[in-house]
Amino acid sequence: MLKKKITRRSWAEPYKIKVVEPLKMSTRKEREKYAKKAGYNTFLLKSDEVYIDLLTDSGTNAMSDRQWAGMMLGDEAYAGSKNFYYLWDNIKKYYGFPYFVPTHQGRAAEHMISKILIKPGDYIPGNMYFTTTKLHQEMAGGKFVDVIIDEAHDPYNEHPFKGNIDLQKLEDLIKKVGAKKIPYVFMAGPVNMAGGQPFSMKNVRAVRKICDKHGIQLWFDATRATENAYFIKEREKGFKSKTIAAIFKEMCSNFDGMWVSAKKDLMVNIGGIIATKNKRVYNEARNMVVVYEGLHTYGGLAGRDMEAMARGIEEMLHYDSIKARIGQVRYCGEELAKYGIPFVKPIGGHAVFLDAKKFLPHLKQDEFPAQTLAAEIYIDSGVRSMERGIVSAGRNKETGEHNYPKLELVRLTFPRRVYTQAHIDVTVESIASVYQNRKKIKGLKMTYEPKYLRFFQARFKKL
Ligand code: PLI
Repeated sequence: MLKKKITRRSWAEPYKIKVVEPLKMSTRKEREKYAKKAGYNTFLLKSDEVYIDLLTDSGTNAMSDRQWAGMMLGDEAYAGSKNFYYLWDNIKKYYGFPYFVPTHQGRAAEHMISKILIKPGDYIPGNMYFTTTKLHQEMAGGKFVDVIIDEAHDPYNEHPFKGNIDLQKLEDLIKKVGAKKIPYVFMAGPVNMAGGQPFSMKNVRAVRKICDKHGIQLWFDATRATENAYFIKEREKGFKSKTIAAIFKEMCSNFDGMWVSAKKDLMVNIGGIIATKNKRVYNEARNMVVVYEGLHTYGGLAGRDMEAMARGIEEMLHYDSIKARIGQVRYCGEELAKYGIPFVKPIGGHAVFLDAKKFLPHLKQDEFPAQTLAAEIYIDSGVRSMERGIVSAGRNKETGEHNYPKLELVRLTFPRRVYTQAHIDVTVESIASVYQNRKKIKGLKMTYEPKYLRFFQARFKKL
């Protein structure tokens, strides 16, 4: 007889640790000093002032032994590196796009695609904004229009595909401004700023149809597309028995092209991708990349980086790998829920997004509740998170006023293959402790505001 009844069978990450990077601990007093020095902006902390770093999953992943071994095979020829051709082959094989231009990271790809496709006065509909994507669209003279379903702006709506485009909103925009003023529609999957929420295959097929009807291109921000494929397998009728790789390729087949920040799905530290079926766009990007990034066979990357990317593509589509990644994020959310801590539902693919409006209801939005909460969590335990609210949303280009997003969130983002369940427990307990003392927390005042992407470098002081 067992002393205790078996009530669960646990899952574990499909890897073991071979190399470790020691973490530095600090005291609360030291962190108060570090936070003040950093202007209460977690982006301005030094990384050795941080204990558990949940700022981002971008470029912070642990590469596998196979990826590290591949780094030694870097072919650093200026032109025609063999690593480039291996990467290109994998982009054709797994994403399904015939043409490829490498870039050093995602925003470089966004910059070039925006420059190539957008004319001043154009409108670009998409499923919610992303900071760098929107900025590049605006800098090219375009205006981003949010056509995501309304459910995405409600943190507690449990819609399984909150990343879906509202087809009526899209049709209405086309009718209002005319198809000629819309160079492309874009979909990110999952949607970062909505809480890591996916779109469904049914939705992307429907968007494709509308685009075809009006002769508009459809582009994909495929930065975390493996997670989108996982959610489709889990939640959408007809996909349960399909492999992640098959769903992934089918998803991509709906698009004219994509840009990717390889620093996420591909489990590397640097890299970006433009890939497309459109030969004209390819030729322009292939030419433009030599101006901004480097020759079209390296695009700002070392050969070894491209080798790690190529190998990362092969690893990212394993079911067990993506299941464990999403499983960690889910574990964090489920543990937070036990303390009654408010966060965006359903739990997203790459992060748990705390609802700072509900966490700190006594703060007005222009006292920066999410910025405040991220700073308080850091001071409590050294866990670094990121503001995703009014600071990230920036100002209205025409009026100069703050944009006031409905979602005022703090993102706890999980780098791939980096932290253990114990790190998550420490994080959850710290947030619970901040929650317990939340009524005493005061807001912030912005003291320095940079012109572009202000959340990265803005400074604050305590009210
Ligand atoms: O950080 P980049 O330049 O490699 O990629 C820009 C970028 C594009 N699209 C999406 C959906 C992103 O999430 C993204 C970058 N995200 C960051 C840095 C993040 O922390 O979420």
